[in-house]
Amino acid sequence: MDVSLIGVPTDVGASVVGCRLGPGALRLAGIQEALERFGADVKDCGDVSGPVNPMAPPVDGYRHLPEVIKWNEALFDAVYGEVSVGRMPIMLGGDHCLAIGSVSAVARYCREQGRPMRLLWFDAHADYNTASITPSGNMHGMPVAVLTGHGPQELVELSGEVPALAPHHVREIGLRDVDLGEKRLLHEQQIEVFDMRYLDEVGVREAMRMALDDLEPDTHLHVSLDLDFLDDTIAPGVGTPVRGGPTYREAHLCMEMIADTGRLGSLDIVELNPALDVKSETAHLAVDLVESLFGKSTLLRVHQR
Ligand code: NNH
Ligand code: MN
Ligand code: MN
Ligand code: MN
Repeated sequence: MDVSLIGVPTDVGASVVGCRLGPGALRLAGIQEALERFGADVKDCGDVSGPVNPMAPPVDGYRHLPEVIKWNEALFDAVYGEVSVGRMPIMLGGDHCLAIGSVSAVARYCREQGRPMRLLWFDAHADYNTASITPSGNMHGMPVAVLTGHGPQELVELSGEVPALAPHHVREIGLRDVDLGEKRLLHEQQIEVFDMRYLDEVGVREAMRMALDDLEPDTHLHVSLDLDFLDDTIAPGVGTPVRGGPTYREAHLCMEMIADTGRLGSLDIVELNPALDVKSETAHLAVDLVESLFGKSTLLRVHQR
Protein backbone atom coordinates (compact mmCIF):
# COMPACT_ATOMS: atom_id res chain seq x y z
CA MET A 1 0.00 0.00 0.00
CA ASP A 2 1.49 3.31 -1.13
CA VAL A 3 0.07 6.33 0.63
CA SER A 4 0.63 10.04 -0.11
CA LEU A 5 -0.05 12.63 2.57
CA ILE A 6 -1.15 15.99 1.15
CA GLY A 7 -1.48 18.91 3.59
CA VAL A 8 -4.13 21.54 2.81
CA PRO A 9 -3.56 24.29 5.40
CA THR A 10 -6.52 26.54 4.78
CA ASP A 11 -9.76 27.71 6.33
CA VAL A 12 -11.00 29.93 3.50
CA GLY A 13 -14.18 27.84 3.35
CA ALA A 14 -15.16 28.47 6.97
CA SER A 15 -15.97 31.47 9.12
CA VAL A 16 -14.46 30.03 12.31
CA VAL A 17 -10.74 30.13 11.57
CA GLY A 18 -8.07 27.71 12.79
CA CYS A 19 -8.26 24.60 10.64
CA ARG A 20 -5.43 26.01 8.55
CA LEU A 21 -3.36 24.51 11.42
CA GLY A 22 -4.85 21.04 10.91
CA PRO A 23 -2.13 19.44 8.76
CA GLY A 24 0.61 20.18 11.30
CA ALA A 25 -1.49 18.84 14.17
CA LEU A 26 -2.23 15.59 12.31
CA ARG A 27 1.47 15.14 11.58
CA LEU A 28 2.33 15.80 15.24
CA ALA A 29 -0.29 13.27 16.31
CA GLY A 30 1.69 10.69 14.35
CA ILE A 31 -0.34 9.98 11.26
CA GLN A 32 2.64 8.90 9.18
CA GLU A 33 4.00 6.57 11.85
CA ALA A 34 0.53 5.06 12.38
CA LEU A 35 0.19 4.28 8.68
CA GLU A 36 3.69 2.82 8.58
CA ARG A 37 2.76 0.43 11.39
CA PHE A 38 0.26 -1.08 8.95
CA GLY A 39 2.96 -1.63 6.40
CA ALA A 40 2.15 1.37 4.24
CA ASP A 41 4.84 3.08 2.24
CA VAL A 42 4.15 6.68 3.21
CA LYS A 43 5.29 9.70 1.24
CA ASP A 44 4.59 13.10 2.78
CA CYS A 45 4.07 15.47 -0.16
CA GLY A 46 4.12 18.48 2.16
CA ASP A 47 1.49 21.19 1.95
CA VAL A 48 -0.36 22.48 -1.09
CA SER A 49 -0.21 26.28 -1.15
CA GLY A 50 -2.82 28.89 -1.83
CA PRO A 51 -4.04 32.36 -0.92
CA VAL A 52 -4.34 33.63 2.65
CA ASN A 53 -7.75 33.88 4.30
CA PRO A 54 -9.05 37.41 3.55
CA MET A 55 -11.63 37.14 6.38
CA ALA A 56 -14.15 38.92 4.16
CA PRO A 57 -17.95 38.81 4.10
CA PRO A 58 -19.82 36.76 1.46
CA VAL A 59 -20.30 38.17 -2.05
CA ASP A 60 -23.35 36.93 -3.99
CA GLY A 61 -23.77 34.04 -1.55
CA TYR A 62 -20.14 32.90 -1.48
CA ARG A 63 -17.46 33.79 1.04
CA HIS A 64 -13.96 33.81 -0.49
CA LEU A 65 -14.96 32.22 -3.81
CA PRO A 66 -11.74 33.22 -5.69
CA GLU A 67 -9.61 31.82 -2.86
CA VAL A 68 -11.64 28.61 -2.64
CA ILE A 69 -11.15 28.14 -6.39
CA LYS A 70 -7.37 28.64 -6.14
CA TRP A 71 -6.93 26.16 -3.28
CA ASN A 72 -9.05 23.57 -5.02
CA GLU A 73 -7.28 23.91 -8.35
CA ALA A 74 -3.94 23.38 -6.63
CA LEU A 75 -5.26 20.41 -4.65
CA PHE A 76 -6.85 18.88 -7.75
CA ASP A 77 -3.45 18.79 -9.45
CA ALA A 78 -1.70 17.33 -6.41
CA VAL A 79 -4.30 14.59 -5.89
CA TYR A 80 -4.59 13.71 -9.56
CA GLY A 81 -0.81 13.38 -9.70
CA GLU A 82 -0.77 10.89 -6.82
CA VAL A 83 -3.80 8.70 -7.70
CA SER A 84 -2.75 8.40 -11.30
CA VAL A 85 0.52 6.73 -10.29
CA GLY A 86 -1.39 4.26 -8.13
CA ARG A 87 -0.92 5.91 -4.72
CA MET A 88 -3.63 6.53 -2.12
CA PRO A 89 -3.93 10.24 -1.37
CA ILE A 90 -4.77 11.23 2.19
CA MET A 91 -5.73 14.88 2.57
CA LEU A 92 -4.73 16.54 5.83
CA GLY A 93 -7.20 19.43 6.14
CA GLY A 94 -8.06 22.16 6.20
CA ASP A 95 -11.73 22.94 6.00
CA HIS A 96 -14.16 20.74 4.09
CA CYS A 97 -14.25 22.89 0.94
CA LEU A 98 -11.06 21.03 -0.01
CA ALA A 99 -13.13 17.95 -0.86
CA ILE A 100 -14.22 19.72 -4.05
CA GLY A 101 -10.66 19.43 -5.35
CA SER A 102 -9.82 16.01 -3.91
CA VAL A 103 -13.03 14.28 -4.97
CA SER A 104 -12.97 15.93 -8.41
CA ALA A 105 -9.48 14.55 -9.00
CA VAL A 106 -10.48 11.07 -7.85
CA ALA A 107 -13.64 11.22 -9.98
CA ARG A 108 -11.59 12.11 -13.02
CA TYR A 109 -9.15 9.29 -12.36
CA CYS A 110 -11.97 6.75 -11.89
CA ARG A 111 -13.71 7.91 -15.06
CA GLU A 112 -10.49 7.47 -17.05
CA GLN A 113 -9.92 4.02 -15.56
CA GLY A 114 -13.53 2.98 -16.11
CA ARG A 115 -13.80 2.27 -12.40
CA PRO A 116 -16.92 2.93 -10.31
CA MET A 117 -16.48 5.24 -7.34
CA ARG A 118 -18.43 5.83 -4.17
CA LEU A 119 -18.17 8.84 -1.88
CA LEU A 120 -18.75 8.17 1.83
CA TRP A 121 -19.39 11.53 3.49
CA PHE A 122 -19.11 11.37 7.30
CA ASP A 123 -20.41 14.63 8.75
CA ALA A 124 -22.84 16.23 11.19
CA HIS A 125 -23.77 18.46 8.24
CA ALA A 126 -25.03 17.71 4.75
CA ASP A 127 -22.71 20.21 3.01
CA TYR A 128 -25.39 20.57 0.35
CA ASN A 129 -25.90 24.33 0.34
CA THR A 130 -25.88 26.58 -2.71
CA ALA A 131 -25.43 30.35 -3.00
CA SER A 132 -29.18 30.92 -2.88
CA ILE A 133 -29.94 28.76 0.17
CA THR A 134 -26.79 29.02 2.34
CA PRO A 135 -27.33 30.55 5.77
CA SER A 136 -23.66 31.57 6.04
CA GLY A 137 -22.00 31.85 2.62
CA ASN A 138 -19.35 29.44 3.95
CA MET A 139 -18.18 27.17 1.18
CA HIS A 140 -17.33 24.27 3.50
CA GLY A 141 -21.12 23.91 3.67
CA MET A 142 -21.36 23.36 -0.12
CA PRO A 143 -18.95 20.68 -1.44
CA VAL A 144 -21.41 17.82 -1.97
CA ALA A 145 -23.75 20.14 -3.88
CA VAL A 146 -20.82 21.33 -6.03
CA LEU A 147 -19.62 17.78 -6.72
CA THR A 148 -23.09 16.75 -7.90
CA GLY A 149 -23.32 19.77 -10.21
CA HIS A 150 -24.75 22.66 -8.16
CA GLY A 151 -22.43 25.61 -7.63
CA PRO A 152 -20.06 28.03 -9.32
CA GLN A 153 -18.93 27.01 -12.78
CA GLU A 154 -15.17 26.96 -12.05
CA LEU A 155 -15.76 24.42 -9.29
CA VAL A 156 -18.48 22.22 -10.79
CA GLU A 157 -16.28 21.81 -13.89
CA LEU A 158 -13.08 20.96 -12.02
CA SER A 159 -13.16 17.22 -12.78
CA GLY A 160 -13.52 17.91 -16.51
CA GLU A 161 -17.12 16.71 -16.58
CA VAL A 162 -20.33 18.05 -14.99
CA PRO A 163 -21.34 16.72 -12.58
CA ALA A 164 -18.18 15.17 -11.14
CA LEU A 165 -20.39 12.64 -9.40
CA ALA A 166 -23.95 11.41 -9.87
CA PRO A 167 -26.09 11.53 -6.70
CA HIS A 168 -26.26 7.72 -6.55
CA HIS A 169 -22.49 7.60 -5.93
CA VAL A 170 -22.89 9.46 -2.65
CA ARG A 171 -23.73 8.22 0.88
CA GLU A 172 -23.98 10.78 3.70
CA ILE A 173 -23.60 9.42 7.23
CA GLY A 174 -24.10 10.96 10.69
CA LEU A 175 -26.10 14.05 9.74
CA ARG A 176 -27.85 15.93 12.53
CA ASP A 177 -27.65 19.60 11.59
CA VAL A 178 -29.11 20.16 8.13
CA ASP A 179 -30.42 23.54 6.93
CA LEU A 180 -33.98 23.76 5.62
CA GLY A 181 -33.06 24.55 2.01
CA GLU A 182 -30.48 21.76 2.05
CA LYS A 183 -33.06 19.25 3.23
CA ARG A 184 -35.27 20.05 0.26
CA LEU A 185 -32.44 19.91 -2.26
CA LEU A 186 -31.00 16.66 -0.84
CA HIS A 187 -34.39 15.06 -1.14
CA GLU A 188 -34.98 16.39 -4.64
CA GLN A 189 -31.56 15.11 -5.76
CA GLN A 190 -32.22 11.75 -4.07
CA ILE A 191 -28.97 11.72 -2.12
CA GLU A 192 -28.83 8.67 0.15
CA VAL A 193 -28.66 9.88 3.75
CA PHE A 194 -28.03 7.86 6.92
CA ASP A 195 -28.75 10.54 9.51
CA MET A 196 -28.33 10.19 13.28
CA ARG A 197 -31.94 9.24 13.77
CA TYR A 198 -31.51 6.44 11.26
CA LEU A 199 -28.30 5.30 12.96
CA ASP A 200 -30.13 5.28 16.31
CA GLU A 201 -33.05 3.31 14.93
CA VAL A 202 -31.29 0.64 12.87
CA GLY A 203 -27.82 0.76 14.43
CA VAL A 204 -24.47 1.70 12.96
CA ARG A 205 -23.74 -1.80 11.72
CA GLU A 206 -26.87 -2.05 9.59
CA ALA A 207 -26.56 1.51 8.29
CA MET A 208 -22.95 0.91 7.24
CA ARG A 209 -23.89 -2.41 5.67
CA MET A 210 -26.38 -0.49 3.53
CA ALA A 211 -23.96 2.33 2.74
CA LEU A 212 -21.45 -0.26 1.55
CA ASP A 213 -23.82 -2.54 -0.35
CA ASP A 214 -23.43 -3.44 -4.01
CA LEU A 215 -19.77 -2.55 -4.33
CA GLU A 216 -18.10 -3.76 -7.50
CA PRO A 217 -14.78 -5.59 -7.14
CA ASP A 218 -13.00 -2.50 -8.50
CA THR A 219 -15.04 0.24 -6.77
CA HIS A 220 -12.87 3.09 -5.49
CA LEU A 221 -14.09 4.28 -2.09
CA HIS A 222 -13.37 7.88 -1.19
CA VAL A 223 -13.93 8.61 2.50
CA SER A 224 -14.47 12.25 3.39
CA LEU A 225 -14.23 12.44 7.17
CA ASP A 226 -15.41 15.70 8.70
CA LEU A 227 -14.36 15.39 12.35
CA ASP A 228 -17.57 17.10 13.47
CA PHE A 229 -19.21 13.77 12.50
CA LEU A 230 -18.06 12.61 15.94
CA ASP A 231 -19.90 13.47 19.11
CA ASP A 232 -18.70 16.85 20.35
CA THR A 233 -17.68 15.38 23.72
CA ILE A 234 -14.98 13.23 22.13
CA ALA A 235 -13.99 15.67 19.34
CA PRO A 236 -13.91 19.22 20.70
CA GLY A 237 -11.35 20.46 18.17
CA VAL A 238 -13.72 21.44 15.36
CA GLY A 239 -15.21 24.78 14.33
CA THR A 240 -18.85 23.69 14.26
CA PRO A 241 -19.36 20.99 16.92
CA VAL A 242 -22.80 19.35 17.14
CA ARG A 243 -24.19 17.29 20.01
CA GLY A 244 -25.54 13.80 19.53
CA GLY A 245 -22.96 12.25 17.24
CA PRO A 246 -21.50 8.75 17.15
CA THR A 247 -19.54 7.48 20.13
CA TYR A 248 -15.89 6.48 20.00
CA ARG A 249 -16.74 2.85 19.28
CA GLU A 250 -19.52 3.61 16.80
CA ALA A 251 -17.15 5.76 14.77
CA HIS A 252 -14.50 3.05 14.87
CA LEU A 253 -17.01 0.46 13.68
CA CYS A 254 -17.73 2.64 10.63
CA MET A 255 -14.03 2.73 9.80
CA GLU A 256 -13.55 -0.99 10.49
CA MET A 257 -16.37 -1.95 8.15
CA ILE A 258 -14.78 0.16 5.43
CA ALA A 259 -11.44 -1.55 6.06
CA ASP A 260 -13.17 -4.93 5.64
CA THR A 261 -14.21 -4.02 2.08
CA GLY A 262 -10.57 -3.65 1.05
CA ARG A 263 -11.63 -0.88 -1.32
CA LEU A 264 -10.46 2.33 0.36
CA GLY A 265 -8.88 4.46 -2.35
CA SER A 266 -8.60 7.96 -0.90
CA LEU A 267 -9.37 9.90 2.27
CA ASP A 268 -9.99 13.48 3.44
CA ILE A 269 -9.48 14.30 7.13
CA VAL A 270 -11.05 17.71 7.55
CA GLU A 271 -12.27 20.42 9.90
CA LEU A 272 -9.69 19.72 12.61
CA ASN A 273 -9.22 23.02 14.44
CA PRO A 274 -6.16 22.74 16.69
CA ALA A 275 -6.89 26.19 18.17
CA LEU A 276 -10.07 24.75 19.70
CA ASP A 277 -8.74 21.28 20.51
CA VAL A 278 -8.07 20.08 24.04
CA LYS A 279 -4.54 18.65 24.40
CA SER A 280 -4.66 17.41 20.78
CA GLU A 281 -7.31 14.85 21.67
CA THR A 282 -9.25 15.38 18.44
CA ALA A 283 -6.07 15.06 16.35
CA HIS A 284 -5.19 11.81 18.14
CA LEU A 285 -8.73 10.50 17.68
CA ALA A 286 -8.43 11.21 13.95
CA VAL A 287 -5.23 9.17 13.82
CA ASP A 288 -6.89 6.34 15.78
CA LEU A 289 -9.73 6.29 13.25
CA VAL A 290 -7.25 6.11 10.39
CA GLU A 291 -5.71 3.06 12.05
CA SER A 292 -9.13 1.39 12.03
CA LEU A 293 -9.61 2.38 8.42
CA PHE A 294 -6.36 0.57 7.65
CA GLY A 295 -7.47 -2.63 9.32
CA LYS A 296 -6.29 -2.40 12.93
CA SER A 297 -9.16 -4.57 14.24
CA THR A 298 -8.85 -7.29 11.63
CA LEU A 299 -5.52 -8.32 13.14
CA LEU A 300 -7.44 -9.45 16.22
CA ARG A 301 -10.10 -11.44 14.40
CA VAL A 302 -7.96 -14.45 13.59
CA HIS A 303 -10.80 -16.88 14.28
CA GLN A 304 -12.74 -15.49 11.31
CA ARG A 305 -10.06 -16.25 8.76
N1 NNH B 1 -24.75 24.07 7.17
C1 NNH B 1 -23.97 25.15 7.70
C2 NNH B 1 -23.54 26.11 6.60
O1 NNH B 1 -23.66 25.81 5.45
C3 NNH B 1 -22.76 24.65 8.46
C4 NNH B 1 -21.72 23.95 7.65
N2 NNH B 1 -20.58 23.63 8.48
C5 NNH B 1 -19.84 22.52 8.42
N3 NNH B 1 -20.15 21.57 7.47
N4 NNH B 1 -18.92 22.29 9.18
O2 NNH B 1 -19.64 20.34 7.54
O3 NNH B 1 -23.07 27.19 6.90
MN1 MN C 1 -18.34 19.01 6.30
MN1 MN D 1 -19.55 19.32 9.40
MN1 MN E 1 -2.16 8.61 19.78
